[in-house]
Amino acid sequence: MRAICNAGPLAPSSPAAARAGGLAALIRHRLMRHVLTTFAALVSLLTALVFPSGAQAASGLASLPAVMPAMTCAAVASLDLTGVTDGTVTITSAVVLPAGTVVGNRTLPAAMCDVKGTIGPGASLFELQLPTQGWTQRYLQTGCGGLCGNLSINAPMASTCVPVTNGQIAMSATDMGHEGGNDGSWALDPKAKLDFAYRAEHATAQVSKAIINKFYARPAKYAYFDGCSDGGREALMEAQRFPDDFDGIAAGAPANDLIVQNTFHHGWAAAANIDPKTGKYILLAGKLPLIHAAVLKACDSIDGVTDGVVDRPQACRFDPSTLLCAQGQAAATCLSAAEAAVVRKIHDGATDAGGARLEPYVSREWGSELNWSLFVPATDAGPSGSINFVMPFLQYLDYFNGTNTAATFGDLKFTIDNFLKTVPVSKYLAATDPDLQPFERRGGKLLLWHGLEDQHISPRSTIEYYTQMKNVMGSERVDSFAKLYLFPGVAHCGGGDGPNTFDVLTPLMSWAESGAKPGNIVASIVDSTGQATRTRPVFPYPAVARYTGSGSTDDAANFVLAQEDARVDLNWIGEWLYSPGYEAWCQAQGSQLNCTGGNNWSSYRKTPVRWDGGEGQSNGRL
Ligand SMILES: [Ca+2]
Repeated sequence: MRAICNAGPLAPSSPAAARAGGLAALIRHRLMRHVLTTFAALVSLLTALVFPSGAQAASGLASLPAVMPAMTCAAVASLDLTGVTDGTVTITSAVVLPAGTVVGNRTLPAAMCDVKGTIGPGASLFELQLPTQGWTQRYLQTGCGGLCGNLSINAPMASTCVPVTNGQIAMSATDMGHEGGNDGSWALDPKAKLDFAYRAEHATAQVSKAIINKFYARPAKYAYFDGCSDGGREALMEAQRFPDDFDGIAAGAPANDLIVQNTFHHGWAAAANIDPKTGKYILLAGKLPLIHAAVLKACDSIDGVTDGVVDRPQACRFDPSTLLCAQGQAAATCLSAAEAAVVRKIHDGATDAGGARLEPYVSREWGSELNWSLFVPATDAGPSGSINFVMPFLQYLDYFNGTNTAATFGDLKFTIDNFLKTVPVSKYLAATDPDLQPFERRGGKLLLWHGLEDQHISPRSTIEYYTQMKNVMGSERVDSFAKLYLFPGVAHCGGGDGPNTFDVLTPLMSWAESGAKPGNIVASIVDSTGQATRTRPVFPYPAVARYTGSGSTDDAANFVLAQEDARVDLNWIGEWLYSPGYEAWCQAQGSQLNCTGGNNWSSYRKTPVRWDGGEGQSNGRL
């Protein structure tokens, strides 16, 4: 059994001959067919050919006729795209790629007109793949993770979604304004910074839609966005700043509080593990299986099923001190006091010296320990992977205008003052505005999701965003257009011990196209032969799946919805970052990014802000 795309064919949209019974019906049918054939030919002259055989759609999706191109692929290179966005668009290539062509990590399921180009005034690259036949009038833009810098069309958690798997959807992506540059040095160019912040995805949507409109001589009926990690931030940026761009948006593990995420959250995972006296790492990766086993022993069964996955990390009260070494105990089988303290710190998250939280509690959920090897090194000499995420921010991205290229990891201090110095950058880099009323009013649908074993980004930050959406917009209204799913045993954007194969895009499309509210999403563990060895329903937050007590615990059918206590502690120093109307709008001028607008978080802020709001105040060292 594979997970969930509801991928059954629907009846073709043409008059089905099979339904006609008897001679009279057959004659009527032939007459109708003649009339329709003539009509279709006329329509094709004006717009595009209609192919009834391509009109099948996945269950819950609108049954849309397939549309043929109205021009050749090569002619796309000559399109006049003046005015479709605020920069110059240049098409650099437009070629037909046959089905089976491998592009990045995607094998094209159907022939595509592959369009590549640039969008000025910066150096944004985009790629748009247009089905050369069978296009069912949908457009999907896919996000890009990390600091982006690469062009890759890749839809997260959509592997069983029919319009994607059969190649009947137009898809595009952008490199977010620069190529490569994981060190962050690209941010020296304010045009690149702006493209990465929020502009490139919007411009790509504008340009892609314009090309679709010309190529098929009609607009896409539905437009979607699907992204994870920074792609999740890009997804929320679109919902917040450009609510008209997409009908449905899937945001996975969003890095939407980007500055806090990459500065204090990732920085903490490394800094909390470095002995200040020796400079060496304290907790090493060899101890992670020991810690994970103890967490499972304490908390696996809280969810009712002892299966190696902690489904309810919020209810887990694991105490690392239970692993402290007894007198004479072999060190490999227990933790020193210093190691146990590091485990607690990595779980709880960043604080200042007085205990004030610099990120939401919890930073990494219980159950995720095996994934901590991302930043818990194998030897006491390191390195910690977390530092790689922090340095581009310490040197380039934490400053409104300006840099500190001499910064070292040791310069990162976990103080409230330093936290506040980074805040102005969030005016354009964060996507934490919980007020999505414009998106909701235009009929937009949002599907948020996060893996509970995420080692990069805390699920609590997504819970916080969703909670603030409800605080600002009202619970009932949010429920009418936005859902959050937390996947037990799933690491960052996939992987992990639990059922980690699922499809978020099909329920999103069904919601947008037929109004079918998403219920549970069935996630699977799929073995190397492609067989599902375990299936589980995941219900919209805060509901959870509960085992009925009979039947296999590996079968989703034996689980029902249960209400969970949704209270989580979201009290931290930057809670007010999740408030409406803070967004500034920026322009690149010379070497500077000049921004206007935004309310400096005044509508929600509880903590006095100790910077004067001037945009140059965050220059210099943290
Ligand atoms: Ca369990």
